[in-house]
Amino acid sequence: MKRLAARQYIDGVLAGNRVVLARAITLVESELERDRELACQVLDACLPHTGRTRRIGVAGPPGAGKSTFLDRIGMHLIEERGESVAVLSIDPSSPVSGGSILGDKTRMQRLAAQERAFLRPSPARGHLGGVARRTREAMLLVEAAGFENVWIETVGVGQSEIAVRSMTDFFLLLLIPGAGDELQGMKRGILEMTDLVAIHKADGDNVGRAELARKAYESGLHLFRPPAGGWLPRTISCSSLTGENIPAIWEIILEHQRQQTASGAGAEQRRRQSLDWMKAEVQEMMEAEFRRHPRVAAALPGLERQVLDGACTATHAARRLLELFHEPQRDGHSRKDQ
Ligand SMILES: Nc1nc2c(ncn2[C@@H]2O[C@H](COP(=O)(O)OP(=O)(O)OP(=O)(O)O)[C@@H](O)[C@H]2O)c(=O)[nH]1
Ligand SMILES: [Mg+2]
Repeated sequence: MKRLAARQYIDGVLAGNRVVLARAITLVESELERDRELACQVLDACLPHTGRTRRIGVAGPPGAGKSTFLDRIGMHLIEERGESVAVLSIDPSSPVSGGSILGDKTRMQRLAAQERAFLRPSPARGHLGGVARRTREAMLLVEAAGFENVWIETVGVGQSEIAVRSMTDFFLLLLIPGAGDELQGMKRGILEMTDLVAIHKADGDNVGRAELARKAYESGLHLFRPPAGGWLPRTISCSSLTGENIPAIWEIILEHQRQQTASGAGAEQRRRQSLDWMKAEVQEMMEAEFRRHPRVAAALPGLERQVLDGACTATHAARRLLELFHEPQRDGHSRKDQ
């Protein structure tokens, strides 16, 4: 796609122009080196206009109803509270043409049609680290465009919840009532970082089972999740079909925000998140630089094979690669040319 000038991206985003915002997100998602420089320019100019947006993460297993829930609560925010809403998603497992994007289009139909909503599916290429970086940057752009709330949705595959937690103020876990011991199958690490467990689809025949599941989480949650910044994690049951407890969930999020603002824990969390992001960026960039190095790239497949065959230890192979990386280059090319 044809690029705009930096100034056009910046002015468009700051004016809240959604077409330019979408193009700016495409720019930060690009892997091309020259796009990267332009993207950094745009992000730097946008940064002073970020930080005032509520950042909310939503995770849950496939089919828990996350998209349907976001449509419902997003419409509540727009229609009843006069707010604006952006929804970004992280789904490192889905290819570009994957079902979840098509699914999202139909599940968030009402929200998608709103003037004060902005929906963006996951950047599908690459590993989680890259996807997370692009989502963070997309989040900053959405904030600079003036959205009051940004929701980051992720499908429950493990690592991606940690990425979402690391960029949001509030973390909501959507679950559906299942058979047997509710806490059994749940990863402890995810519960530890959850601010609210919502048992979803509490409608029709499910109401009773949802309440049982909620009670199980209520009594178990304090074992997993020590209060962070004075916040005691909550549980609730809800339905996006009937709208039951959707406004109540929003009230809990607002209460959390008030409490975290008053105690200073909210600002502290954001500061820590920025620092963690920088560290992740350094790692990411170092690794990319390392893999781009011509002699490292040339030796890597052979060494990987040797490690697989047991002909060489992993430590030895890693040291060898580092030696190659540090050896002065004699081929006259700079690393960037490769
Ligand atoms: N009964 C009931 N069904 C619901 C509710 N919310 C969503 N569903 C249904 O659950 C199914 C999955 O909904 P989605 O919103 O696509 O779920 P998701 O968690 O976003 O799914 P992935 O993005 O694929 O992980 C759909 O068939 C919805 O109609 C609800 O509150 N009650
Ligand atoms: Mg979904």
